[in-house]
Amino acid sequence: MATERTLSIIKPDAVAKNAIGEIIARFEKAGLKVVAAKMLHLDNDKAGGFYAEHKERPFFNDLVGFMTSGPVVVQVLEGENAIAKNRELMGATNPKDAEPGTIRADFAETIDANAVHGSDSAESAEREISYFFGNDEICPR
Ligand code: RTP
Ligand code: MG
Repeated sequence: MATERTLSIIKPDAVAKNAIGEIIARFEKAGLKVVAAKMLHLDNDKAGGFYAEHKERPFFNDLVGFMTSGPVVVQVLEGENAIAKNRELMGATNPKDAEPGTIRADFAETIDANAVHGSDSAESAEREISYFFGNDEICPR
């Protein structure tokens, strides 16, 4: 298995719940290392550009509205199989379908306010990491 990097976002609902630490603890307990992190309040352009793949979807405006509703914590996670491992820890997009014990089952209320984002492929991870971080902001460890 290869060491990978993936982009994770703790979304405004989870930040508002004061769950930043509990969510990061889950990544660390699963063997993923935080190699970059920052808190940001996204504007429409930054959130819309991030979710550009969904631009034509009916939920796009709600998604951008939600992602700009409060601060987020953006981090790069590194580890064996990091992309799939993070998606497993997150659980299904709709928290109602998420396996018990996953982040979305435990912290999310609705499909719109679903606590976390995680890159869904190696290509997305590369694009999303460079969307938020310069090389000099990532700390190999
Ligand atoms: P994310 O990108 O945030 O990690 O979520 P995901 O891969 O599990 O889901 P994705 O299909 O990429 O959708 C991005 C976000 O859009 C919202 N969404 N709403 N109402 C709907 O049918 C619907 N579908 C997706 C969700 O908040 C999802 O996280
Ligand atoms: Mg996605």
